Order: sequence, then C-alpha cells, then structure tokens
Amino acid sequence: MNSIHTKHIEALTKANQEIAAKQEQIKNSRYRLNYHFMAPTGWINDPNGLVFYNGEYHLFYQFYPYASSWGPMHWGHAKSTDLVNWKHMPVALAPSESYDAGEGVPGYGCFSGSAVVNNDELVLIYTGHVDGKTPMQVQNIATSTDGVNFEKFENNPVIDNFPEHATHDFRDPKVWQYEDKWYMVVGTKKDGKGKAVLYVSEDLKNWEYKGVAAESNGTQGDMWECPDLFPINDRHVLLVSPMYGTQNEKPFYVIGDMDYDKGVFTQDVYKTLDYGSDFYAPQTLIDDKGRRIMIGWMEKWLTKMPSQEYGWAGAMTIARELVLEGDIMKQKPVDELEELRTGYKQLDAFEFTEIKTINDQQESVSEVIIDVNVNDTNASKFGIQLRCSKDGEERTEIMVDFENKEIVMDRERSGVGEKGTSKAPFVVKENGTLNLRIFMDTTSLELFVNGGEQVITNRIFPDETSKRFNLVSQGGKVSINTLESWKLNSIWK
Ligand code: DQQ
Repeated sequence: MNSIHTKHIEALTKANQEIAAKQEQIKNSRYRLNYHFMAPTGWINDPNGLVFYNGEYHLFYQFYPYASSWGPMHWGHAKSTDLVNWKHMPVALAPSESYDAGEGVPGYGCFSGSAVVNNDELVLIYTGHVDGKTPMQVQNIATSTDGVNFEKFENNPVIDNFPEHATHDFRDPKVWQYEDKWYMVVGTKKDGKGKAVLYVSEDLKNWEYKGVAAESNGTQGDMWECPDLFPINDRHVLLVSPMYGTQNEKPFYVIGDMDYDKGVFTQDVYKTLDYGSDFYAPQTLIDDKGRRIMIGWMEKWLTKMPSQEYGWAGAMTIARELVLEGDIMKQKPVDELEELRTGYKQLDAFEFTEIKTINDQQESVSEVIIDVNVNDTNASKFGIQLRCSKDGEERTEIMVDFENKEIVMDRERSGVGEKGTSKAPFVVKENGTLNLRIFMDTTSLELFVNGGEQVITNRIFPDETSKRFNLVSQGGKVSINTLESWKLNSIWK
C-alpha cells in the first residue's frame, strides 16, 4: 500500500471512531431536526459532491467530527434512494497529505468540491487548503469503485496553482460533462471582483485553463464561493455564494448562455436564490430522471448556532428540484417528500379579520399549504404566526404585505438564535391567488412562494412548548381558498 493511502486510512479510521463514540448521544440531543439531513456528530457546512451513482443519490459534506465548530475539513458521506431518507456512510475524505493537511496552522483540510461518474468510477474533485502555504489552495481528485472507499490520486494536485486571473483564494471546483469533455469552474477573486474561472479536461487528471467564465459586474461580490454552472432547458444557470469582504451574502443565480468554445458564460437574468439568512453554498446534481436537484447548507457563517452547546451544528435544506420557466428558476420541494406526510387536515374556504387561531397544538414538524384569495382580500397585511407561546410573546411571523408586494419572515421573537427579518418580493398569480407552502421542522422554516418562485429559509429555536398557530390580518378581511396541513414523519427514528 502506498504512503498516501496509509496516511489517509489512518485519518479516516480516527474520524470514524469519533463518530462511533458520539453518535448515540448526539442522536437525542437538543434541537435535532426530524427530516433534514444532519451529521452524526460535530460540525457540518457546505454540501459537496452531490451525485447520482449506481441508482443512489450521494451527498458528501464539509465535516469536522471532533467538535461542534469548524475545524480541519473532512468530507462526510451519506446516501439515499429517494432524497428524503439518508443513510450515514463512513467518512470519505480526511486531511492527510501536504496539499490538504498542515501542522500548527489554524486551518486546513479537504475543502468543498464536486463529484462525477467517470465510466464506473466515482470521482471526487476537491480543494486542498493549508493556511500559510504557497499556493494556499490547489485542486485534487480521489476515486472509488465501490462508492464507499476513496483513494486520493497519487499525482495530486491536478491543478497545483491558481491561474493569471485568480489569486490564492481559488477553491470549490464544480465539474460537469458537456459533450465529450469535462469542464470545471473554480471560485476565486481578483481586482475586487468575484470570479468563476474555467478549466477543461479529457481525463479529469490533466486540466487546461480556459479563462474567466464569469465575473462580478461590480455589485455581485468580491469573492465567489461554490460556483455551480449547469445546462437547464436550452440555457445555462450559474449559482454563486458571494462574499463581500469577510461577509458571506445570500447566494444568487444567473440565467444566461454558455459558449463552450470561448469558455464564456454570458449573464442575462440575475436573482436572489433564497431570501433567508440560513442558506449558503448550495450545489446541484442531475439524476436519472433528468431532474436538476439542489441542496444547500441550512445555516450560515458567523451566526448564532444554539445547537453547538449540544455537540452539533449545521444541517442541509430539503432537496429542491430546479425548474426554469422563462426568467424565473423555481425551486420545487422534490415530490418524494410527500412520503413523509401523515395526519392530513384541511380547511375549506373561509374569511377572517384580526386574528384566527388555527391550532392550539400545531405539530411543530409539519407542512402547511395556504392558498390566499388575493382578489377577495382587502386587508393591507396577512400574517401567519407559527410556533407561538400561549401568551403570544414568543412567535415567528410570516407577514404578507399586499401594498408593498413583499413577504417578511420575522424572527424578532422566535426564541434563542438569530433575530431580524428576511424579505422577499412576490407577484400575485394570474388567477388572483398567492400560494404559500411552509416546511416546518423542530428548528427550521422553509417557505416556498407560488410554487418556489421565491424561497425564504431560516433556522428558528423556539421553546418546545410554543405550538400555537394563528392567522392574523391588518386593515381588513383576508380570504383563504384552502388551508391544508400534514404532520411530517421523522427520518431519524
Ligand atoms: N466552505 C469551504 C470552502 C468554501 C466555503 C470550507 C463556503 O471550500 O469556499 O469549509 O462555505
């Protein structure tokens, strides 16, 4: 066995032992979610290497098993046949080599990247990061024939330095196949602009630099993390997680066109991907049904993470299918999530003014769909109060402001955790309705407006006893066509 392999196996074994020692205790610890993906213990951030391989979905993720805060990055691994139920797998990558491990430096590891299927092999492409090293970030590959055990390539790095249009922040390779070649975008920055630089390869090992595929127009961030560029319908879409200085901001998408000969993506329509505060570093895969599926990290850098006190931090969003309709890319929770539904309740058309309590003991883990008859509503605002305490002091509010055509998710009184508001614009549908679909888990809320035209994702940390569910109106009558709800089963029990 070569030395790369031996050192890597040692690092993986240690990480897997840590998980085995802690996972039972973490399973029942506070704030755990019921149907969202979480690591068995410790810290997670970005989803990595999303791929459909041999009939199964694979999710890798930035992982530090030894503490509930960020540390030397490993790649955790899980798989699924339905994008809903996930099975934890052994850790796939651990820092072990001079290009992804360091001693006595604050940060190093196997940073974010992607996965592709090449013939029968599963290939991971990732950034090796070592603080203070020159160059600090290089691109590497690791392969597997069984989808479980990964060997780092002996001639890593496959890209050993940043190109002329980049700087030492040069990370998060996303690889895809187009016609008979492999393409890779890597996130970087130069001259105050975030950029995605492009490489091309025939074998995933030798990469030729093509140039800048896309860059900030001056307002789209000075560092681009986790770029993902993919064909959809007859266009291409670019996802970016931008940084402004040291601040990570809301990921955006750009609809445009890719010229593979020139290696240039032309930006056409630019939009916020998710208006919430707990959504970052999303990545996509394409499955055997041709669906483009996206999963994001359901937390964000530099925010309060109350679960850290209980030995874990970080989760993934539910899987969302991306559907391009003209100038809008909708995010549709994957159909498979309906497997979780139980205990259906429905209210037919009704009207109310001021306040209407729907449920004193609303299931905290549930899906709610509300169809609002806007044509028949004369209130200026319609609010949904979730996870409310009996005295109403604690609550999370989703407020539809009909005058300003804005939806506000307000966490000022949500409990512990971050406060503040998230705002998204909305457009009333042609038939005069507004459709709100809410996925609630123990400590998260994902709101899909009008079939996923806009999305707001936030973590909330209310008291377990805060369960009241009210509707409120301001300045008149609200007319509801239907209100449906389901309790959602746990995937972890
Ligand atoms: N997280 C990784 C980086 C990436 C960042 C490090 C985005 O590769 O740029 O854990 O959240």
